[in-house]
Amino acid sequence: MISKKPSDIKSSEITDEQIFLNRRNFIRAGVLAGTTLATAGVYRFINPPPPKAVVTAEIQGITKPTDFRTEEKLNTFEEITNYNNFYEFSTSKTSVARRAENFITRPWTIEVGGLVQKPKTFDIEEILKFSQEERIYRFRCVEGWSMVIPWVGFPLKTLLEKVEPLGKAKYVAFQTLYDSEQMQSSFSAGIDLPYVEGLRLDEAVHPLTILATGLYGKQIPNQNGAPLRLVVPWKYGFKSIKSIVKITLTDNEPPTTWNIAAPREYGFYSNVNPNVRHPRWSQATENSIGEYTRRETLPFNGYPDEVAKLYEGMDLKKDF
Ligand SMILES: Nc1nc2c(c(=O)[nH]1)N[C@H]1C(S)=C(S)[C@@H](COP(=O)(O)O)O[C@H]1N2
Ligand SMILES: [Mo]
Repeated sequence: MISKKPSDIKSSEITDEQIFLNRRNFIRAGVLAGTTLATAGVYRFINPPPPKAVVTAEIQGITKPTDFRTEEKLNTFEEITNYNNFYEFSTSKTSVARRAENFITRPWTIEVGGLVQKPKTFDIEEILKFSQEERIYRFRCVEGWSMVIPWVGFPLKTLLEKVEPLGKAKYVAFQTLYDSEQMQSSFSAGIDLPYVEGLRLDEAVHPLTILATGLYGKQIPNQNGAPLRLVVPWKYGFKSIKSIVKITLTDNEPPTTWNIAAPREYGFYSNVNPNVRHPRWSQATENSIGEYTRRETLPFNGYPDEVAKLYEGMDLKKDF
């Protein structure tokens, strides 16, 4: 995708979140709607070339457990770091890297509280000292593209245990930093900011659910959600919230950004499911970035043995 010329971009790839955005963003809407205006020059303005490769520090002492790793071919570092959704910086996937280049991620703290015994604000440096492991996960965006990514991180459960959730805690709410000096406005992003997400507590403490601090053995680049982002591999990518500053245990289902933006199109659970259409497109196949043919999308993104039991007795026919 990142090597595609503007003229190669099919309208079928102008996907949901972009279409949604266009309703609000008059300038971009005008450009995209006016095909006569869609000259190479205009597209180069919207999709400038990717920046030079980011260089971040090596993470020391990463363990490589043999479970939790798919054997599929990895996407390259260049693909993973130049094709991003991070609306706070840009709604153009190929522009996020450049716009996030100078994002300030130190000092950084994560406030963990709510229904817990021991609320605590963690400094990122303390979190980076937790033992870090490599997790090679499939990643499927609701828009219909996918990658295979070698994350570095640790189970979210490790962090939650440190604050001792109370018995009445049933959900975990997450919030991204919102800094209007460094990020674009809610209006130009087309979604309410700060970005918020949530999980049920049993999903949050599932061994597959991690907080990622890196990828390809190095600290996570800004565009991928530095310095700490969630990764929930069996759910659509928008659940995997970036650049987290706050985690709150609650007894109620927390509000989530894309559900607020388009409640008929994005739900709370959002488990990857080839059999449940997005209201405007099929989820049966996916554009695996870097391959020429589309792949079949798998139930729970290929993790049914691990997670299907979390949803026993739930009707997933309408889980989008
Ligand atoms: N704060 C924040 N988190 C976010 C997003 C966002 O716009 N803002 N986009 C989500 C979506 S739609 C996807 S597909 C993934 C993309 O992650 P990646 O750029 O690391 O591939 O991040 C998710 N997390
Ligand atoms: Mo996404």
